[in-house]
Amino acid sequence: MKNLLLLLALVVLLTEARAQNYDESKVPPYTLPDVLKTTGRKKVKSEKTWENVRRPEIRKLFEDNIYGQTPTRFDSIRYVVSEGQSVMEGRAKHREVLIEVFRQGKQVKIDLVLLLPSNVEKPVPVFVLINNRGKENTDPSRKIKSDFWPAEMVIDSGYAVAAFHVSDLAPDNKDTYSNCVLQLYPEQLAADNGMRAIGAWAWGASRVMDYFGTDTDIDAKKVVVVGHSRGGKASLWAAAQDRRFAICVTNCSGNTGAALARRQFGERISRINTTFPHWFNNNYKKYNDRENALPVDQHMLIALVAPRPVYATNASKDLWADPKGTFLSLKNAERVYGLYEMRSALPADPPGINEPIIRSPLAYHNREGEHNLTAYDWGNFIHFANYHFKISK
Ligand code: GTR
Repeated sequence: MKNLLLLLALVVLLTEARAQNYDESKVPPYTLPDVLKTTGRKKVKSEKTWENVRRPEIRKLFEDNIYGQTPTRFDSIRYVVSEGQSVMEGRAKHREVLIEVFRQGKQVKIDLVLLLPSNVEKPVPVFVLINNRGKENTDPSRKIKSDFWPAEMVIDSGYAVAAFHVSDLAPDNKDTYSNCVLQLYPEQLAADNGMRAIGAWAWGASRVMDYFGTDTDIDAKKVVVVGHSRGGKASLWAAAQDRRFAICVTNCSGNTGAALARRQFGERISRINTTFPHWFNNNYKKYNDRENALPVDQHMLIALVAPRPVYATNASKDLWADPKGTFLSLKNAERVYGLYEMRSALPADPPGINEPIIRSPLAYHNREGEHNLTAYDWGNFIHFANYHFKISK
C-alpha cells in the first residue's frame, strides 16, 4: 500500500513537471499560424485586406475556440451618476457611477469607481482598471491606498482614473460565474463557443466605455484599458473587440493573455482549463495538450488591437506567465502594425530586466520581481499614454 502511494505521488509529480516547463532548452519547435495569411491561404498585403478579410476571420477564430462570442445587444442601459466627495486634498473628485444593463427582465449592475482630476481642463483622458483583486484596492475615499491602482499618481499626471470589479460581471468562481452577465444571455451558456467569465469581464469593459461616451468630462477617444493577469487577459480581449479603447495595457497576463501558447512554457492550456474551467469556452478544452492544433496563437490577439498601441509586461520572477513568450507575441504582431505604417521600436531580443521599451506602438517591459501590478508598471503606462496621446510632460 505504501509503495502504491509512493508510486502515485511520483506519477503526479512527473505529470506536473511535464505540464510546467521552465527550461528554455525544452521549448518544443513550433510554427506560429501566419497572421497575414487568410484561411483561404491568400497573403494579406494591405490594410484593406487585413481590415475586411483577415481581421474578422481571426476575431471569429478567437471567439469560437477560446473566449466565446460577445453579445452586443441588450434592451436598455442606464447610468445613475452622483457627485461624491472631493479627495486627495482637493486634487480629485469622486464621481459615483452605477451602470445598469437590462435584457429580457434581467439586470446587471456595474459599480464604476471614477476619480476626476480637479483644476484641469476637461475633457480628460482616463485609465480604467479591470479589477480582479479586492475592491479595497480601488477605494475612492482614498482611506486605503494600493499600488495596484495608484490613483494619486494617475490623477497627478492629469488623467482620470477608474475601475470596476470583475465580480459585478461574472464572479471568479466555477460554480457561480454565470450569476451576472450570463443571466442576460443564457443562450451563451448553452453554446460551446459561448461567452464565459473572461468574455463577461470584457463585455463589462465595453459597458464602461458606453458610459464614458456620455460623460463630457471624459475624453472618450483617450481611454486606456488596463488589466492584470486574468484581468489582463480580459483587457486584451476587450480591446481586440472594441475599437473604442484607444490603448490596451495587459500586465503579466501570461497564458491565454499576451504569451504565446505554442512555447508551452510555464502555464499551459490544459492547466488553465483545469484550474479555471469557467474562464474560456467549451471548445477551448479541445486544445488541452494540443497547442499546435489551435488555429490561432496569442500574437494574433495583439494584432487585432492594431493600429492601436498595446503595452504588455512581465515580472522577472513570474516564469509562469512566460516573459519571453510575451515578448515574442508582440514581435510577431509587428507585421500587422507595419500594414498601418506603424514602426515598432522593440529590439530583436527581449530587453533586460527593468529596461522598458515605451516609445513604440508595441511596448514591453519585464519588471524585476514577482507577479503583480505595481507603481513601477503604472509609471511606465502613464509615459506610454503620454507618448501616444502627445501629452508633453
Ligand atoms: C493564476 C493563473 C494565471 C493568472 C493568475 C492571476 O493562477 O494560472 O493564468 O491569471 O492566476 O490572475 O493572478
